[in-house]
Amino acid sequence: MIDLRSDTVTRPTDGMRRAMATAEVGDDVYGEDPTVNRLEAMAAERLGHEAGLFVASGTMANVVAILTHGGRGDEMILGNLSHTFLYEGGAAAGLAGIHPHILSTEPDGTLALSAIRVAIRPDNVHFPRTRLLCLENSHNRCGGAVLPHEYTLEAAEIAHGAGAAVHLDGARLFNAAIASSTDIAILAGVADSVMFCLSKGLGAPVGSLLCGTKAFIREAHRMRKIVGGGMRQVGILAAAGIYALEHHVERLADDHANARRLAEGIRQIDGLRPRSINGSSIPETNLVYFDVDGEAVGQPTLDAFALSSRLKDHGVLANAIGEGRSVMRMATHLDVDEKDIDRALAALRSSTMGT
Ligand code: TLP
Repeated sequence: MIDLRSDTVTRPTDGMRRAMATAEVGDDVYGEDPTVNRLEAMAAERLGHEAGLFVASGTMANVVAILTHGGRGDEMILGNLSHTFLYEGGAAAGLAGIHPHILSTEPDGTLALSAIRVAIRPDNVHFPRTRLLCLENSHNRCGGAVLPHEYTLEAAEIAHGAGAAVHLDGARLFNAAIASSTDIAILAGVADSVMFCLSKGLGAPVGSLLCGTKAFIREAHRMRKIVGGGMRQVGILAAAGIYALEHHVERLADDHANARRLAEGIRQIDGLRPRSINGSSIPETNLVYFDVDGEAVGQPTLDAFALSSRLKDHGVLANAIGEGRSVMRMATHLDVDEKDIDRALAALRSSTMGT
């Protein structure tokens, strides 16, 4: 099977498994796991923040960050297409009583600066307090778009000017850094807290890092414990993360090249149309979103779900997104190469022809 459902599906390489097997470990709830401590320090240094915290998942990183920034009745501003709004079980509202103030996500993954300005609440007893602005870079649902750096600086300035903090969901921030040839510390520097995932393009089996000031991370550490995220001899997993940071960052460029190859091929298949970001149908990072139009190839029942099941018969896995039943996503990653992309394109060609 060529698995393009997500970049989360990668399996640890032999080198990564060796690093895991030989990791020095201790009880991390006592702060005694040397490998976790090393990973947290390494992550903070790479991102240019004071401290880091190893957590089980990207969702946990976001929820711990939000719980640390705000509390009951506070408000956070975020986009209607953000992962936090769409796919995290309503955790911020459910666990902390934080009120989500939803703005419409622009096609390039940004939130209009004018909309952010208007969304910020004046100090008035009628309103919740605006505590947080959440941004996402690269933006998953916006085709892996990289947020323009100037934009994030301006958005952060508006939030900070109103006394609100900025949290960056950087699940794929390394993809954004590689795609834009920008030091990740520059991208991460705009936010008060930032998370990135080890278990996506970086190829580790588990884990995300939340970074911020020492004071923020001290408090986030409490929140991680509260949500049941205190882990013990977890250096075995942290070792995979260190290995990923040392070996799998530069190679993200290969995933981006494969995504471009895939989008280019899709563009030439009748009935399929890669989604465009900023007027271009060339993906910036490793996510390829495209629309399926069965009518165009004389197959009215062919939607993203039907295509996904036909692809499976051809040995290719891809996710139908559900929006109007027409959208599909394919993600490139460590476990697929150029030949797999060509095989996936052949499967797409056959599937759209109904064979
Ligand atoms: N995204 C997953 C699914 O949940 C949709 C995927 O396959 O892309 N932030 C962003 C931007 C993400 O894309 C994801 C995962 C997360 C946070 C959450 O990470 P995990 O899955 O580790 O909780």
